[in-house]
Amino acid sequence: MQQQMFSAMRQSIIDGLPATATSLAQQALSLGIAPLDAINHGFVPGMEAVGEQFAKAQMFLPDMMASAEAMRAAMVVLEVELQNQGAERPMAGVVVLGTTKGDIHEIGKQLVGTLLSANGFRVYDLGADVPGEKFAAKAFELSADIVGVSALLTTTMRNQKTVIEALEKASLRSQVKVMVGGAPVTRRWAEEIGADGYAKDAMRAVVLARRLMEGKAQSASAAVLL
Ligand code: B1M
Repeated sequence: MQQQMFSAMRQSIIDGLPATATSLAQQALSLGIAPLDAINHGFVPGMEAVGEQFAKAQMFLPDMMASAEAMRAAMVVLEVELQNQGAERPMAGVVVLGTTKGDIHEIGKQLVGTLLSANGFRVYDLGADVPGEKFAAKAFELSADIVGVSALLTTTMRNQKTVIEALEKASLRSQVKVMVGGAPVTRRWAEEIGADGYAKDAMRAVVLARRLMEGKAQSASAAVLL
């Protein structure tokens, strides 16, 4: 039964059917399927299939846009449930999140934001196509602990570095941890550009954010001891 649901979810994304995706997300919740399972085993595999078909020119931009709409429709339903699950948690840290300049991919970044919120982080999502200076200005305004930068294109992942440079220019780099992610991003790339951490997916982003907060607390107490 669960497998059939996952398979129908995957297909609703491939076919780009928002109403079907919404209905399947609602059904999944009423059947007691965990929202993250629906996302990771149902809807995300649909997006992966879309990406593969697009790369082989078996699918075109309008189809990919319809698939993205279907994914968003499912996420609207599932994100509410994810938020509810994390409602009562203590504040874990302040995160400024966004997708790099030149890049309009938002779905994965939004999932990262939702899971961070559900796990007690206060998340300010700047959206997509965000220049480095805007990350730095918001990080300053909110005294952010972490800046999270997503990139889905091999061309725009370079702009993750410009966010770090903007934080340096604003003299904020020592106070703010930077985490990066997105499909083309690797641990090696994160190291190369001087980010503090890389997460492959949204769950790992939560684990990483917690680790970065521990690191911040340790360096703060070290500073006090000195
Ligand atoms: Co585009 N696109 N797209 N696209 N798109 C990709 C990324 C692509 C791989 C497809 C392909 O060719 N196979 C390809 C990039 C190739 C490359 O650079 N090597 C591509 C291309 C080429 C393009 C255009 C250039 C197409 C064109 O115009 N000819 C164009 C670019 C526009 C631009 O940004 N300037 C374009 C446009 C679009 C749409 C607008 C149609 C739509 C985006 C809609 C939206 O987001 N509002 C779209 C989509 C949907 C995709 C695919 C199919 C799916 C992306 C997605 O949402 N995945 C994608 C193929 C693919 O990735 N398989 C593709 C689901 C999501 C849950 O996963 O985003 O990977 P993901 O996020 C994950 C992790 O990466 C990680 O956690 C998330 C959840 O687990 N993660 C982080 C993400 N951010 C993180 C941040 C963190 C930590 C973890 O810390 C801060």
